[in-house]
Amino acid sequence: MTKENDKSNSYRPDWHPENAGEEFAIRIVKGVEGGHDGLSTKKTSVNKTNSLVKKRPMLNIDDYVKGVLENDRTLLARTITLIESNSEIHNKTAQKVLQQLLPHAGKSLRIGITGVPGAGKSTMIEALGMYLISLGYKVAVLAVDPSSSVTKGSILGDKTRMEKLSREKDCFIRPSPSSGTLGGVTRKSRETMLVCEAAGYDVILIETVGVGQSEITVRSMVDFFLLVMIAGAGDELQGIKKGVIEIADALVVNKADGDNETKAKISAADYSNALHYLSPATGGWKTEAYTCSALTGKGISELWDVIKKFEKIVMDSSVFDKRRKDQTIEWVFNMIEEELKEQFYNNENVKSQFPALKAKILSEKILPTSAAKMLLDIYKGK
Ligand SMILES: Nc1nc2c(ncn2[C@@H]2O[C@H](COP(=O)(O)OP(=O)(O)O)[C@@H](O)[C@H]2O)c(=O)[nH]1
Ligand SMILES: [Mg+2]
Repeated sequence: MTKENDKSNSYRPDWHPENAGEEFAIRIVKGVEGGHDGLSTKKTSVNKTNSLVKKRPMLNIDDYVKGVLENDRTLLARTITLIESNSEIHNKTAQKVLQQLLPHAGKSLRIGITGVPGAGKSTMIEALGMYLISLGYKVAVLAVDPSSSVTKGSILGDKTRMEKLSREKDCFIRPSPSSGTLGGVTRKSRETMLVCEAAGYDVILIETVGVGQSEITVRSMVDFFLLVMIAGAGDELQGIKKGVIEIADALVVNKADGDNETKAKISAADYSNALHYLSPATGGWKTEAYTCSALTGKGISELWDVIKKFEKIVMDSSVFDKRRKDQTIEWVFNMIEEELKEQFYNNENVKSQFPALKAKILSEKILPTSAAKMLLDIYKGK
């Protein structure tokens, strides 16, 4: 262990190889204490003496693959950490592991859940997850939340909101990767989902904050997309744009309990009316608005019935199959775009010449269009 490595202790995953540089550690999601990541409730972060590092041997590809296929939760968590790593060497290992796991993936029902912070997504996942486990399903919960390093709120929310669920042996919860990660959100989230499928989880619930780009990313990963709303707040207040409603397969007005129940029902009816004017997100399916209370559980089993009905309809038609195939192709292009972007912005020549060009653009000495072309030429080595 060098001094340099010690500096990044708090961000260093517990399985890092000896002699790994600092760049390896700081781009990894920081461990969440208390069993939130599907591990036991014992502390998982690395302590100052690095004693955990010594205890944990390096794993080879077969260890990861076998561990995931046997649904060994510790190894599942470590495989996901491997995937989330941005280090070149771990990427290579991760790809090899994935290659062996992919044939075992694809059999789950993938459900995306979006809505503004505070709408009750995590509480709903707790309620729905517990219900699904009672029906005999195995449930994995993932989060795609590129804004988490700014707000922190949703991760903390997940931790307390999903307390019962996180104790269930048939549930695996993985919080969102660090947004310090340069790009790669799409790739990592999808790969994490596939690994969970290979581990035998039947239903994957993916929580994302309904602001920005993340809901588009999640829509492109899931079979069913649920928008969680609350009554009383105007659409603008909820940050709900028409576009989000258009990509949802169901709207659910949450917190339909106590004094709020009537208001929620009226709100759901209003949304259902408005939905008549929009074309549905999924061919052959009618998007509607429902109510539920994630807190009392009322409406949760009905919500699941809606999802099962959807599943049957899209499976019987070619829609399910076609969407998954389209998503695979989209995934490939997303990966290419992310890789190209990363290469461009990390290009040494681009990085060194960008400040001067930027100054010229701002002082109007050069046109933005010319600057873009020049930067691309610099990147291409022209
Ligand atoms: N009354 C009521 N409160 C709820 C309900 N669902 C969630 N909440 C509360 O709303 C707050 C935000 O919930 P959370 O699940 O963290 O929202 P998220 O940010 O969308 O994940 C918490 O205080 C919850 O207890 C519900 O159905 N009824
Ligand atoms: Mg949440």
